[in-house]
This record gives sequence, C-alpha cells and structure tokens, in this order.
Amino acid sequence: MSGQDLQHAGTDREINVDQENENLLTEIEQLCSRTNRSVENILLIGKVGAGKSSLINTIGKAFSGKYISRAEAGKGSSSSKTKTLGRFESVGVAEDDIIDGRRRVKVILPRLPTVYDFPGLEDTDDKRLQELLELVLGGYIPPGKSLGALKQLQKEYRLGSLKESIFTDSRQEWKITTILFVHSCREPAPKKLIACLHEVLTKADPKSAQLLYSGNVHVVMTKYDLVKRQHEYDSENSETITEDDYMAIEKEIVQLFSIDGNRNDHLTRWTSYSDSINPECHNPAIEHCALKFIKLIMTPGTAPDVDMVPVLTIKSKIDMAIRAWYRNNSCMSTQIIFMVIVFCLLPFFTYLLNKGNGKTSV
Ligand SMILES: Nc1nc2c(ncn2[C@@H]2O[C@H](COP(=O)(O)OP(=O)(O)O)[C@@H](O)[C@H]2O)c(=O)[nH]1
Ligand SMILES: [Mg+2]
Repeated sequence: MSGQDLQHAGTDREINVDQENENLLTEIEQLCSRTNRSVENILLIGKVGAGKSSLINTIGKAFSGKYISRAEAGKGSSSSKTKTLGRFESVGVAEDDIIDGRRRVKVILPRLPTVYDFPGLEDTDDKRLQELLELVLGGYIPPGKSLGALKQLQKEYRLGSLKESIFTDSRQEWKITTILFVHSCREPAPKKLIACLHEVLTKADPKSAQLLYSGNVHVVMTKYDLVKRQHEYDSENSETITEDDYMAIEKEIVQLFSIDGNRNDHLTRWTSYSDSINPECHNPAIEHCALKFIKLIMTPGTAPDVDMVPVLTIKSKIDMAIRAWYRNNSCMSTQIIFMVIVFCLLPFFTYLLNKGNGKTSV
C-alpha cells in the first residue's frame, strides 16, 4: 500500500468512527427520554493522578465537541488538585460549551448523568475513609465539601459521629448509582483501597439484610495509550509499559473486583485527552470510548430495584425473644411447666380424694 493509500485508509476509519459516534449519541438520546428514569450519579474513586479529572473533561468533549477544563487535571501525581467533592451536572457540559455541529446535545443536556469527583486517595484502607465513602455513596454529603475539613471533624469527634450526628439526612438525588474505580494502568493494583471499597459495599442493613449501597462498580483502566503497540491514539509520551505488564495488572484488578465472568460490562480500557494527547485535536477513537461508556452506564440493568423490606417484624422479634428466654432458662422453665400442670390438676385430685373419702364413710 502506498503512503497516500495508507493516509486514505486512516481518514476512512476516522469517518467510520465519527459515524459510529453519531449513532451512539442517538442511542444516548433515546436512553435519556426513557420514562421513569432518574439521572444517574457516577462517583469517581481512585488514587491521586489516576486520571479522574482528565476523564471528566474527555467525556465532556465527547458530548460538546470542545475540550473545557472543568475538572482541574494536574501534571504529575504527587498531590491531588481536587480537594473537595466535585459535582459535575450533565457530565460537566454547559450549554455554551456545545459547538454548532452538536446542537442536538443541548436538548438532552439536563438528562445526562451527574459525575462526582472524590478527591484523590492513597492506597489505604481505614475506618475513617470507609465512613466518608459511606456518606458519599448514601447521598449524605452535599457537594463542594472539603475532604480535609471532614477529616478534621473525624479527628476532633469520635469515629462515626459524622454519620450519626452531623450528616444524618440523605438526599435521593445525591445517591450514587455507579462507582467508577479509576486506575492508571502504569500503577500496581491498589489492593488496600479496593479492600476498603469492598468493605463498604458489603455492608448490609441489619433490619432488611439488604446491602446498604447498591451502586454498580465499573473499573476504568486509564492511560491505555501508554501500553506499547497501541498505535490507535498516537501518544507521544515515552512512559510506556509493555502489553504483558498491562495484562498482569488488569488481571489482578479483575480478580480483586471479582469481575472475571463479565469483564466487558465492568471494565473499560481508557485513554483521555491529556498532556500527551492534545485536547485541541479531534480524536474520534477517544470520544467513541467515552460515548460507549456513558451509554453502558445509562442502560438499565437486568436486576430490578428491590425495596428495603424489613425481615425483622414485631412478631418475629417476640418469637425470637421467647425462644432466647427458653434457651437460657430451659431447666427453670421445665420446673415452671411442671408446677403449672400440677397447679391445674390440683382441684381434680382434691375432688377425687373427697369423693373417695365420702364412699368409705357410707
Ligand atoms: N498519557 C495519558 N496521560 C493521562 C491520561 N489521563 C490523565 N493523564 C495525565 O495524568 C496526570 C494526572 O491526571 P488527572 O486527571 O489530574 O488525575 P486525577 O488526580 O485522578 O484527577 C495528568 O498529567 C494527565 O495529563 C491518559 O489517558 N493518558
Ligand atoms: Mg483530579
């Protein structure tokens, strides 16, 4: 194939992907107009520098056609630029961001998912972080709250007081429906952080025996452009990793999240517009991945919403109390039952005795 032919082949592929992206937008429009649908709340969790802010901005461009740095993405990975619980309505797109060719997006804008950006974490698993995650997942913490200030409150008062005394009211519209675990494929699996999330997600309501936080978990492996032999995204970054290294990290993450069976529905290999990939250039492949992901998140699951029906009723509580009492006092209760029987039969024996006495006297 000559150089010119190759160029044409590349352009044709881009046109195809652009067409596929238009189709995806149509499908997302249809998902937006579903009746009885409430807007999805997606929470991003991951280590500092995992690429959360870049991911939000990339999704924004996939819809608006223009890259706007709504979520502040940072260079390097030592400290998080995001200090507060960020809230990005309509995947961070404002009406003014939308370019002329994407006017159709204006109509669905208020119906697009809301993205929450949790400040970057370290690979830790502690009770304080669990409490914060529980509050965010349950819709207890208003957006914009500083994570540092909340941690300070946890230090001043005892662990659990944020949940029990300070943030006691949950708002339905803040409840998280999808947890997006964002992980840079150049980093080893953050085992402790995953364990921390697992601990929170397996907490159950003692009254109904149902899980407290029902959000779906999805893993995004970011910086996929840094995996060698991924020509698709034309990354100029030299910090690449081998495909074998990538596969080893992905395998470990898949195992930690127990998503081996349905990996395609729960894991996305992702590339964002970033320092390495100029956000001013149009890259249909990057936007395709972002649109496909949003479509997946908005597609209703097969599992029906289950009401929190209490398994502990007054009847069952009385029943259990009687049984417990009987277990603890089984010896004493046998004696009591014996005495009750004797007590009931006493008039009968007295009658028999009197009758017998009367007969002998005659
Ligand atoms: N090569 C590449 N770099 C990325 C990608 N996503 C983010 N980055 C870079 O990683 C760094 C941290 O990104 P940021 O979005 O601020 O991470 P956050 O701390 O999780 O919000 C920045 O320098 C980004 O340019 C990606 O998909 N590919
Ligand atoms: Mg950030």
